[in-house]
Amino acid sequence: MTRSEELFQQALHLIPGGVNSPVRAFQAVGGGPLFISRAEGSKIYDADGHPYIDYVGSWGPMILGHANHYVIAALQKACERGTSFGAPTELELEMALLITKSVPSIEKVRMVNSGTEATLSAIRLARAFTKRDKIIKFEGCYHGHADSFLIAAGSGVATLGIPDSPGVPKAVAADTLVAEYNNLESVHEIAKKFPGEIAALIIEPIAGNMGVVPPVPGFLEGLRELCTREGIVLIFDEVMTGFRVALGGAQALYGVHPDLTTLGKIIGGGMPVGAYGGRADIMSLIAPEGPVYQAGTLSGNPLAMTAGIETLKEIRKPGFYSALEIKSAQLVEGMRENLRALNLKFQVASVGSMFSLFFTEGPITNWREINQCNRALFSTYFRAMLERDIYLAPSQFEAGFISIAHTDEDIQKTIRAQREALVLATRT
Ligand code: KE4
Repeated sequence: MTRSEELFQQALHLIPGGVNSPVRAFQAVGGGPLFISRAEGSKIYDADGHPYIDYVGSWGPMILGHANHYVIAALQKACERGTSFGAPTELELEMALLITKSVPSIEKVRMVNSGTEATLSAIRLARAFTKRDKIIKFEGCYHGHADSFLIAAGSGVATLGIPDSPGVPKAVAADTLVAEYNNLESVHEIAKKFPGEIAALIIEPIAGNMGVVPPVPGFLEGLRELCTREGIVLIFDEVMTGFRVALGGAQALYGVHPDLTTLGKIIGGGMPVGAYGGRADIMSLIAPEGPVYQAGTLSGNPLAMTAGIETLKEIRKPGFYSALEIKSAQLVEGMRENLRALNLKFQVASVGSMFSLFFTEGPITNWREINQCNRALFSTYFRAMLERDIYLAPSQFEAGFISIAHTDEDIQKTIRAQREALVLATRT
């Protein structure tokens, strides 16, 4: 029995499903999860000390790779100054400056402790600003686990096949309207049905929680036009794409500016963090400036700010994204070459350093199509990759992430392993 198996057996008695977040449990791919003892650069090490090339990157934050020495050195110093004060610090101002400088649509920003806190706060704010109750989300998009979002959600909800989570009051669910990703007509229909009742439309501008699904040309622009015309607050949930696909996120890549943006993951450099921000006229409603209440004991925590600031400083250096793009293109091209060489019609989708291999030959533009993926094939492939020391997200409906710490050797090893894993998965 491996150390991970031993630990998992014990954890099952004390922690629901043995994990502190469902998608980590490997339930969709069988067997138990690896327990990780440490990580450095592109590698993670399981409880037996076995190394893996890591493409989960803690689900996105580790764009510099694990245990980046700038981040660790700064954190060590910050710890000696105390871990939390519950009072404003200069670090929070520095973080606010970095975010507003990098993402022009964000005029004011509030720090919170997770992506979920960011999105639920943004929705509350949009409802207060418009004095309306309904929101539009998209099938397959995941915005964290607040009640309003656990309807037709992606990520772990899709992975575990939980259509809509029990415990969400019917009245709350009734205010969440679901449209189809990349289908502008489906949004127009909802807007026509509920004129003057929709407070916000929240979307992952590049979906990452059904696997990577980019917006089709004109889709984001169409949403911007509709929201402006209908007085709906357009919220880009960039918890995953923020600082990942470009310094200014997906909104910079596609040139479409939302009214509010939610952030997380990378801005915390691996420490607990979230943020929401946008138009000053909307953000000024947030307490104590305005009446919309939102608070948090550890919001803007000095350790999370320190790790986030060091991470953002690194990625703001000239040439960072072009270097990351080169690595990403190498991996994605190698994966596509494998599919061609094996005459397989599966598809690799990618934007910047986010990628997914979809086990379907059909279109991959929305959840209904993605849901056609062959989950059994994915599981065999996942296991074969793990046996070759490549650690992928244990779900067909998650994105893979490349870091600046991934080396040519890592990428070549991954491409070789993938070819063997594809042969195994499709020949058995
Ligand atoms: P957190 O509350 O997990 O920090 O963020 C929620 C969230 C919000 N918006 C988007 C676009 C997100 O991707 C997430 C969280 N992503 C998942 C993985 N796809 C986190 C992993 C997990 O749930 O364990």
